[in-house]
Amino acid sequence: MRFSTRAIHAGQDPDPATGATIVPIYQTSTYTLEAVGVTKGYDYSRTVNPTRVALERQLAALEDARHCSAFGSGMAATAAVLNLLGAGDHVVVTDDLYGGTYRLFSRVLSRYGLEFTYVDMSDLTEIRAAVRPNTKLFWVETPTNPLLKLIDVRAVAELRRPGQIVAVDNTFATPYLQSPLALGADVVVHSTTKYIGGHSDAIGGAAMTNDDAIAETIKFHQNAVGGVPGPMDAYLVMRGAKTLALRMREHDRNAQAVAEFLAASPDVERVNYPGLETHPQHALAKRQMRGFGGMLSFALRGPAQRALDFVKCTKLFSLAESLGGVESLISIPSRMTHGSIPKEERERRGVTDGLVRLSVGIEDVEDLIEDLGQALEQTRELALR
Ligand code: P1T
Repeated sequence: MRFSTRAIHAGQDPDPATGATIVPIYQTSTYTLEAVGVTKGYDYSRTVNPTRVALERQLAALEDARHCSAFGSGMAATAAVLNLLGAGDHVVVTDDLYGGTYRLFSRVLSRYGLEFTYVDMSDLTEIRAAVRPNTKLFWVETPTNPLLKLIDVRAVAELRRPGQIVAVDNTFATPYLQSPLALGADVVVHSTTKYIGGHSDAIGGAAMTNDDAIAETIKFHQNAVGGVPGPMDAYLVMRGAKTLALRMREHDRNAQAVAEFLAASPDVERVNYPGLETHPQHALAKRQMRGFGGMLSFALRGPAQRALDFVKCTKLFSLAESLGGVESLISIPSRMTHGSIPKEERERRGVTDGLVRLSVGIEDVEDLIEDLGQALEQTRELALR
């Protein structure tokens, strides 16, 4: 089955109890047993719930994976993957990544004896130089948040030695545009809060793999720690995921047009979007992705204050954290999503106070461009001062 068909049919069998065509929201914490040890396959909803199982089958199919565990957030899914490691293990991590992932690694997991080295993973020599005898995991986010750098997943998988794991956070690209497992990764992680859910109405996460042993450990962690989504959120993500292909085609088209508009503007210093020929890794993006996605970031000409004013001037782009919904969002990563990275560290990586990030929605792109145009105009005076 092809992608759109899988998105609509995988895991979506009619309900065995009633024949309901759409998977019901099994809003129950527990299940009545026929006798001690005799169940219909369900005993307690932290362990297993039919709505969540349907979602997991659907999401596994989207990544062409044999296994999927769904979580209550992208961070819970990330934590579950890191649970594959133990004290004394070392992780090579992309230095441009979601601030919350950095916070989990640097302020939570490092207290448990895990070691992290942050490098620019768009440069393979930096990755090779960071590897230690105790390196167990390569943590890849591509395109990265918020600078939209690309990491060559196939190349990272090729330098992995036996016993090492390559995990890819595929949240920005989505399985519609990028298939990390096919490129050689061992595990894929998603914040399903974003494009997969697609409507900014649910928080969720997922981890997919074809490796039986990895899948078993993640499943164990899902039940033992309990970071599971409730049935209502599982349902919302599942409903959203059915239209992922349609939405991604529009996100991709709109973001390309917005990126070209910004790149042509004298008000804009630099645009980070893999779909632009000027992107330093445009060739890799074309090879590794089937489109360039709906996320971009850019630096305005003028002082950083111009960016702070700019995000107040847009009318269609809401000033908000998060991404991947049908509606357009705008943010200042350094002050919002990446605020937990120390300022010096952030600026060294290029996440300056003047950087603006867009999650380009699927509204009419002419309206989006007009909105950005009027915000550029309103803030132009400040740039000239
Ligand atoms: O918010 P949550 O569902 O827990 O997902 C965390 C997460 C994981 N990975 C990536 C690449 C992400 O971008 C995120 C969350 N990001 C935002 C909230 C944001 O605005 O960038």
